[in-house]
Amino acid sequence: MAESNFVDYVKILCRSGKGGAGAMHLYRAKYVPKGGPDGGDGGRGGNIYLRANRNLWTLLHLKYSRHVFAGNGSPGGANRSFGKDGEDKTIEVPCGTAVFDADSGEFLCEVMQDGEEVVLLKGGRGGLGNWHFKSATNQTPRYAQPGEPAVERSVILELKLLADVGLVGFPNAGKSTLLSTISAARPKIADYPFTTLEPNLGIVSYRDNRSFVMADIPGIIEGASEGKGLGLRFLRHVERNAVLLFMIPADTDSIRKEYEILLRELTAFNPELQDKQRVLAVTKCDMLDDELIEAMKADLPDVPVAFISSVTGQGISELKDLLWRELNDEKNRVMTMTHRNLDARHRVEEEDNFDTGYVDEEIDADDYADEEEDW
Ligand SMILES: Nc1nc2c(ncn2[C@@H]2O[C@H](COP(=O)(O)OP(=O)(O)OP(=O)(O)O)[C@@H](O)[C@H]2O)c(=O)[nH]1
Ligand SMILES: [Mg+2]
Repeated sequence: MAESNFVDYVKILCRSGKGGAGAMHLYRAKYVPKGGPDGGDGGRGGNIYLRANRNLWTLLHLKYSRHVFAGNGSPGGANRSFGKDGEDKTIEVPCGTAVFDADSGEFLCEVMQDGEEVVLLKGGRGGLGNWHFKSATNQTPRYAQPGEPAVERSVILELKLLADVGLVGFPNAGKSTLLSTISAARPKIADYPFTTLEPNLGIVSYRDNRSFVMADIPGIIEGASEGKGLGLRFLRHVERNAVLLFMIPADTDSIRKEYEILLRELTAFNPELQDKQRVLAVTKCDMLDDELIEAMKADLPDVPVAFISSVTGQGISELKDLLWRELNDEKNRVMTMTHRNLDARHRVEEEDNFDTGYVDEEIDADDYADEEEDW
């Protein structure tokens, strides 16, 4: 997937700024003998922020700027002057991006709403100047605090698209066709498996100017949780959907069996997906007559079912009603997803092995700067 523009997983190197050193300085002036300590504090090192921006759809831009370094704080000066704070850096990401530590996989933070901002790495505090350390017993402290060191971390940013309804089904089930008939999205449609290689989002308009977002993701096959087909890497995009719409063609031998295979693959990816509300759409119903559909009803899984055809439009408005009802059901609205650490199986090796290619230049040199301050 290296050439794809849809980037939902990227590894970058971040470093906050180090704090400026506090100054060691003694006041000197004509006729003022022993003017006393007056070294000021060092400035704070720059922070690294993560900010959600609804105008972004993927993490592609980060592939081309994998180093995010905040500025260092300046050292304090004579006359109790403060050092300047280091420059902050903000990483703009699409809504729904989570950040994990690249080495341990630990969850660090995430942003959901447009404009939401969190601190990803805090800059080091500036050191205190020697002026702070004067006391009755030590009126001429000849030392000052160094600034706190910078924090450097390789992090993985993972985007989970925010949609209301996620389409789940085997390849060729008609997922993209449905999305293209009920929204303005124009995903590629063809009668071979894995036509869709990256997720598509579409806005489905409903009655009275209401709408919801639907996500079409690449097809899943049996064994996907072990990496078959396109694997399960796109399933992360249904983790945040309120409702999952399972899609199974009407000409399938056993709809119940296919449904169970899909469900099994989903729970192998993330057991919490089992708790999501599910709806089943039996697709391509134009290929069957009413009699066959009646016969099929005898053996269906125990979830709300719609019989649809994206070609003739049969059952589509019933399906929309059904989805709307489920979406607005109070019990499906709570976002139950807990913050899990990055699962080793959900990692994308290609990115993980990416060498951020940076030769570390003395990260904590001059932490003890200003040692040679003139006395
Ligand atoms: N007769 C009929 N054919 C359909 C219907 N919906 C989709 N198809 C056909 O089924 C084939 C697969 O449709 P897609 O929408 O590409 O299937 P998909 O689930 O997105 O497949 P992948 O992207 O490969 O996972 C296409 O040839 C469609 O024309 C339908 O309602 N009736
Ligand atoms: Mg498709």
